[in-house]
Amino acid sequence: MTSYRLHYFPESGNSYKLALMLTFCGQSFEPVWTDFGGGVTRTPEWRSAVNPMGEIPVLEEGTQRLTQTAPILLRLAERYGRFGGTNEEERFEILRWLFWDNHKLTGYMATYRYMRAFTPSPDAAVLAYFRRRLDDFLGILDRHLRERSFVVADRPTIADVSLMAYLSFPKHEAGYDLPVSHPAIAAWLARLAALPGWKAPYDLLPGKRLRCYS
Ligand SMILES: N[C@@H](CCC(=O)N[C@@H](CS)C(=O)NCC(=O)O)C(=O)O
Repeated sequence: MTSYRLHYFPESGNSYKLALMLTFCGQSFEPVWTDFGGGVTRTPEWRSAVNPMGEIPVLEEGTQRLTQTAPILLRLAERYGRFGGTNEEERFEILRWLFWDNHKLTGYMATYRYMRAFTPSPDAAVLAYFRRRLDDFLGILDRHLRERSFVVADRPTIADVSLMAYLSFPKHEAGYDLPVSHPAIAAWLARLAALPGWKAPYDLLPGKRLRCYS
């Protein structure tokens, strides 16, 4: 049986992606709380000991240290035979949405939410720019979900796990009231939250929290 250690901080949606996938797959992990707010991931010591890319999450799997949620999700899906694609078309679609999520939805939402909720005086113009981009991305996802129950197939895949992560935190953090602004996304999140084993981010990722200003 593989032993997992997850380097995380509670507000990290990227960490939530891995914690949730491991939980859905019936795997436990040792949580390794990381002082992201205190800047530890920017230190040369942490980078040389844990992740030269300077990012959370890091998943330790036995003696290996894995980073980047998309390939890790693909590996877990393959290993546990859950949430993967069953044919070439589905596998292609999963990759397509994982890339879009990393580049667009998660990339912008993580930065926007962090600045908006967890920094004391964010630049209003920067926030407005990010918000415009996110309105577009959320609109794209909402339109996609009007016609289907899950992102790629008639069942959830790791594309759903990746895309849902940053949309699953309390609404005062990012400031989107999704049932009002994006009802198809809200309905999809409710379907995912009803899956056996699902847990909310702060239930899966405990520990000292960042100060929230929003
Ligand atoms: N593409 C990466 C993104 C990881 C990421 O950006 N993590 C954030 C915390 S949730 C981080 O460590 N950011 C530090 C930085 O951007 O310098 C993944 O999927 O793991």
